[in-house]
Amino acid sequence: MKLRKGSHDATGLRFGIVVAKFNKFVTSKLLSSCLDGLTKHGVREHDIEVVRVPGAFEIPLVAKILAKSARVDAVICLGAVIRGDTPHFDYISAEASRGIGQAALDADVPIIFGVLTTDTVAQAIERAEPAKFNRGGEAAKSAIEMASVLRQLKVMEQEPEAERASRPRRVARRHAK
Ligand code: INI
Repeated sequence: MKLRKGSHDATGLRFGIVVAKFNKFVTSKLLSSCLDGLTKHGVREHDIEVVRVPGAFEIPLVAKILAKSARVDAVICLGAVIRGDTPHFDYISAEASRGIGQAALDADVPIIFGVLTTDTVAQAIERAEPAKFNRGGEAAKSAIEMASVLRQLKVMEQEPEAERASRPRRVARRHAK
C-alpha cells in the first residue's frame, strides 16, 4: 500500500485568502485566526495574499482567479452567511458552496470552504471564535494539508517523466539485409 498524506509543515507554501466584508464582525475574526494558523505553521507573511470581496456570493470568481494565477498553492475562502428572515440565505449559501467547489475543480488547486452558514448571529460568532470552534484556524490547517498533499502528488506525476528522460536512449538497430 502507498499512503500519501499532507503534513502541517507549511514552509515555502503560498496562500490566497478571499474574505467577504458582509458580516465583517464575524469575517474579521475568521481572517485573523486564519492568518494566525498559517503563520504558526511556518507560512511567511509575504507568501499570503488577501483579497476582500463584498459578500459570500462574490467569493467563487475571485477564488478561481487567484487559484489559477500560479501565485498560490491553495486558496482559503472566508465568509459568514446568516439565515435571518429572508430567502437570500439559501441562494447565497448554495451559490457560494457550489461556486467554490467548481472553482477548485476548474483550477486544479485546493480551495478551502471557510464560509460559515448559520441560523443565528450567535452561532456565527461562536464558530469564528478562536477559543471555541475556530473555523478560521481550521480553514488554515485544511489549506496547509491540501497544499502539502497536492505538492506530493504533483512530484509523483513528474517522476516517471524525469526517470524516462534520464534513461540512456536505445539506439535503433538496423536490420541487416
Ligand atoms: N452576503 C454574505 O456574505 N452573508 C450574508 O448573510 C448575506 N445576506 O444575508 O444577504 C450576504 N449578502 C450579500 C451577497 O453575498 C452579495 O454580496 C450581494 O448580493 C451582491 O451580489
